[in-house]
Amino acid sequence: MRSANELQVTRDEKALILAYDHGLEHGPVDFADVPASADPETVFDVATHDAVTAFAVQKGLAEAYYPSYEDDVTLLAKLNGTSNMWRGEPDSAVNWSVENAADLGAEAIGFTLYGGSNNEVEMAEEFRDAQEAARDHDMGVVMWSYPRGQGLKNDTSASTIAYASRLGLELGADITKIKYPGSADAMQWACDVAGNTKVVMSGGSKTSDREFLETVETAMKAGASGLAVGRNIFQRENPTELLDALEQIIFEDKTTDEALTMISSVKSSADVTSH
Ligand code: FBP
Repeated sequence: MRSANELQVTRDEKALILAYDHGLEHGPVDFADVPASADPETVFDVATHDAVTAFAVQKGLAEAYYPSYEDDVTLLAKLNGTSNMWRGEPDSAVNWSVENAADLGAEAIGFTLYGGSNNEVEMAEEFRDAQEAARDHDMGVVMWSYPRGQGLKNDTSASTIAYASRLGLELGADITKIKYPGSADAMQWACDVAGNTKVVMSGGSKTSDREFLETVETAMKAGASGLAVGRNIFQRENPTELLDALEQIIFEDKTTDEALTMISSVKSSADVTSH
């Protein structure tokens, strides 16, 4: 396995991946609350924040927009993905080849595996091909490890999420993205069984600043190496502010209270300056 220092998508061995594949995975409904977020340029601009170690998008957005951002954004090529209109057993089309992603300048690939789906075997074989091609191109490998489908009763139980985390190690990911299993102990179990693989927490649907930051803080203390987040950033009117706070928690080991105090003091000094 590549050492964490060699991974271009980490900083100080930690990762804050901004995910923006929701136009494919969920559809434009995810942009309804903040209509500007439907414009990829808006979110590419957010991805230039110092805290963001990689920006995960599908091929279409990378082709159309990444050339204008290549100096300021680290590209993570999300190779597979499926629309929310698909009604079959969980599966994910491979929309992008590793070679093409490498040509576009991607530093890492991202790949979803739905363990427990009737399509798990084919998805694991597709992951193998992508993982080996990524190694040939010296690219990092991030697995979105999301157990779901007929084999699963509860896709966020402690044992399921620990299994999801372990699958990343077993199949050769550098970073495995898992859903938060609901408690510090369950998160710690998932991190403990991941070996050298880094575990990052998936953001999930939008919550309050405090609730979200506290969950991230708990995950970090339980052994996570960071976060891969979408809606909790781009569904906010001021995504930069939350990224400032996340930077404190993920890279500076600060608490939620410290991070929130920092944001509010920056805000009030900006208010004073503008008066
Ligand atoms: P969020 O933080 O918005 O959940 O984004 C992370 C992500 O993994 C995206 O990459 C993906 O589009 C979405 O979640 C998938 O969510 P779900 O599996 O719940 O449909």
